[in-house]
Amino acid sequence: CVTGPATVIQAVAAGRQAAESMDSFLMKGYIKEGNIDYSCSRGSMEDLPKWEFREIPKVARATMPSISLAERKNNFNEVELGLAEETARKEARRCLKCGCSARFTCDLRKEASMHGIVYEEPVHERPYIPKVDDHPFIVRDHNKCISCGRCIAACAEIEGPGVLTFYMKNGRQLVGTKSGLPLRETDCVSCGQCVTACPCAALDYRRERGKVVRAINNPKKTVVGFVAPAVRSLISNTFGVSHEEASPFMAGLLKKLGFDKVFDFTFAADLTIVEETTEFLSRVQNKGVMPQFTSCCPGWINFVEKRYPEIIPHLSTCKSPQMMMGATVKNHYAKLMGLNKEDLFVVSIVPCLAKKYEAARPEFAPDGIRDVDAVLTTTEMLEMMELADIKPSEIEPQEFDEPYKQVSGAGILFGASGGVAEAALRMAVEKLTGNVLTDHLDFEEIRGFEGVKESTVDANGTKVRVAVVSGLKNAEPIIEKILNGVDVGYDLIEVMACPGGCICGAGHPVPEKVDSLERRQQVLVNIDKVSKYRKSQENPDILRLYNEFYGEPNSHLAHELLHTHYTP
Ligand code: HC0
Ligand code: SF4
Repeated sequence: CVTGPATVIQAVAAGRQAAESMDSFLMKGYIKEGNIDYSCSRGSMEDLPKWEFREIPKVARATMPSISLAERKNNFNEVELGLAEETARKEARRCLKCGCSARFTCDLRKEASMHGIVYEEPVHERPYIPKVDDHPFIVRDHNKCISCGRCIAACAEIEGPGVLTFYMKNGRQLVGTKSGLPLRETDCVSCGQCVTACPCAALDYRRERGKVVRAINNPKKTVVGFVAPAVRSLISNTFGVSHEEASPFMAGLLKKLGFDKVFDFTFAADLTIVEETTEFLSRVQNKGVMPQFTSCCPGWINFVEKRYPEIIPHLSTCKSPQMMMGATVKNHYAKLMGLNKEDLFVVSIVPCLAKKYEAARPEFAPDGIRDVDAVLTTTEMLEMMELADIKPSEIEPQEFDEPYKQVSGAGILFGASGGVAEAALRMAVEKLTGNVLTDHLDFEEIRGFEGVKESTVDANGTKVRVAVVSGLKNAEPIIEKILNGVDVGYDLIEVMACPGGCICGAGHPVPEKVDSLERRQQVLVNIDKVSKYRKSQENPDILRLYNEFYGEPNSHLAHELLHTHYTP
């Protein structure tokens, strides 16, 4: 009944029906051709209540929400709709009432325009409902909600925790938690897929841009940024820069925004592989707890801690690359540059909302000083670019800064599902066989958008059985088997909360045709192919960091700064 990412009008109808018979038209979310899609779980189009679809005279269309001619980037053509420029400008001001960031890509506006729906101020003003602020950064504004149910579907169908539901209050259908508890006290994993799913910014997240700008303007602070692997895929598709130019473009943008130093997060992905694969090989040799789960996705970690704490011994003790980078910058870099930790302001730039939660965890603020002071999403970085009025043509490509400049293609692959396991295999096979891996570096069977992918690699007689899971819902059957003592037949299991991995993170703008998840993944694969180093363990800056600072993988200092513990 409702297909395609943008059928909000039918979604509204579905929501209204749901209000009457609570669950008969709940939305369903799924991955289709590498993108997220939504549909009704039951019923057909004919069953849906008719909703204000009517032919309207051209002149009346001038009153509908629209964007100005100057802002006409795509999808809309006010000239075709017969709007005068002045009217279009006026309407633009009115339209952006919701304050969301999907200014040029608003699903709701697109659908309303396509169906010629007239915007009218409500005859009876509905009482204002205060914003619900019951999560560290996700905010719900019921006044904007159109009851489409996409957020509920995203949480239950796309991710798995299923903590959201509709409920009725004072004759209005609202979205709340199933348990009635504040969102922070539920099994919410903070992945933010509900925010991505919302077409009208009724669900949004608190920005950290202000904090970062204040630090940039504070002469006492050295502001250091590091950019996650997946961000460059979005940058490449959005600005039409080649995969090779994407990293220098990002570094140039951040320098123009005022960052003092810009590092590549991919460096920390390489560091993670060296630590995590060393831990894995030690478990294999010493018959430790198997299978080993990866631990780099904070959404996944939240899921384990909240819903399946019994599985904690299977988790790698490695911190995520974000927190490894934070700890390395605040300790190694501060020492190298003779800086006080307090004077370093460390910002990660990521496609992820759960990383905001992770960076704020008390165990990552030794002596009250956070390892990562602020987390900006890709969207926030683009908003800062717009606010600073920086045009893409004004950005001078720059190299990332020393001493974490060199990165491997394996680390770049982290940004899409399967990348962590592929990078780990490139190291594990080499260590198990004792031979340098020169070809067969691509493990294509574990790339892509399937919820569960697997591969078995024979390394000189030792079989390494790998599973790659994305979307937490897909991890549950495997976890249940392990908890029931069933041999799942895997040694290493990568889990990323978001479907397809971080390229689908809620901190990225919503994927569209020009920037599909498949295209995002391809950018990363292309960068890996042309990388000078394709294995994390051969990154010369990583080797130097061990020589100068950490000693060896899994050393005492490495355990202190690069590993963690989990809280059931
Ligand atoms: Fe990811 Fe990561 S790959 S989770 O998606 O492991 O956000 O890009 O930064 O930490 O490196 C996100 C992306 C990261 C981390 C890395 C991992
Ligand atoms: Fe964040 Fe990536 Fe995990 Fe999504 S898959 S919650 S973007 S780390």
